[in-house]
Amino acid sequence: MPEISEPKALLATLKGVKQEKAPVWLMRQAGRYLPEYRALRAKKGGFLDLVEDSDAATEVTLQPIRRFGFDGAILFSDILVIPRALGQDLWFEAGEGPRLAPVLEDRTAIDRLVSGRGDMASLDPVYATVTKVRAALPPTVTFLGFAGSPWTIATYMIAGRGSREQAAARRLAYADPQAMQMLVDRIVEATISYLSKQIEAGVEAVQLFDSWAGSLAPAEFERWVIAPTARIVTALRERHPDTPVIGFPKGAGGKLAAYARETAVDAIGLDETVDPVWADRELPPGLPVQGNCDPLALIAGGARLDGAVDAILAAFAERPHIFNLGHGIQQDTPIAHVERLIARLRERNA
Ligand code: 1CP
Repeated sequence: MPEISEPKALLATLKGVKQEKAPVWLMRQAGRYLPEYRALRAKKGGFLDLVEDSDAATEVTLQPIRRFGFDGAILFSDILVIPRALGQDLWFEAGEGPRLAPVLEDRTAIDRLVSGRGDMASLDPVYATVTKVRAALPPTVTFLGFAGSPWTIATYMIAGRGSREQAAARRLAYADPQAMQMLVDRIVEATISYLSKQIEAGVEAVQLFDSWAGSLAPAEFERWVIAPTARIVTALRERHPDTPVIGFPKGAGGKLAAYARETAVDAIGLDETVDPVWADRELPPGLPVQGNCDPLALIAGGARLDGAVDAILAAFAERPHIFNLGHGIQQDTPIAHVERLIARLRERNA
């Protein structure tokens, strides 16, 4: 059995084998809370310049591993490289965030995009980074690839930017579900190809970030979150049966159990609003979970952080569990608090 000899605690956990000490990585662990990231970023220019320079992206991926000894490394890239590969322009407005153009305001715009050729070759630097990182990682560290989920990607493609309630995408999905389906189908297809190539280049598990899964009504959630995710999971499992898929439907709340059953993801990421005791009771027995410390508890630090960590470990004492935050680590997180978190996990975990 490959699991028994698996030397990587995180990968073993994703394959359903509970570890004595929960492995840990943090979403957005490579980024602006690290002085070494800020230094490299200042030297290289824009964020996309970093992503496209595979030596720089490799270095950024490795920085948090060197500093903290996390059990997992996550590829340094962004979910929005897929809209760009599909033919939209992508740039980052200083101090504001990502922008995509042209926006997809109606069926005509979607038709034009899905019938275009796109620029899948723009993803090549990402695969080059994967190869370099894999060669440099210590043998105990699991390498995670990722993509955005079709719904979350569609919300950015339709609005051309991040939007609080994803209103433009939700409206379009009601007004013209066929056009929405065309767009989602195109994203599903590109995502399967993108994640397969990440796996072929060396990632050992992949995470689907569905940051805006929480904004959908139940029937819409079935159609735009669960169904496309299930298609990606099925296709990846056919091609790469040994590579686990983590689904992270942020904000899914009471729909988490249906998501877990119907998408057949190998593991599920929980955001910080989910009660871990409830999750342990409601989710399929034995399904590995990942999460779900509040990023703000990490900023606060101290005894409250210790208490939050202990409560999460206790709730998941009986199932495979990967410790993580409920969302990305924030920029103003003190390094010393991350060190305290790791120390607590190594000491308390049993
Ligand atoms: O240095 C900078 O100014 C850039 C900030 C930054 C970083 C560090 C962006 C812009 N993306 C990233 C990297 C990134 N993004 C990773 C790398 C690996 C790691 O985790 O360390 C990952 C996995 C992502 C994923 C991502 N990008 C998501 C899903 C997770 C989440 O946070 O919800 C989303 C929604 C994005 C879009 C995006 N990219 C960047 C920003 C600021 C945003 C959010 C835009 C918005 O909605 O306002």
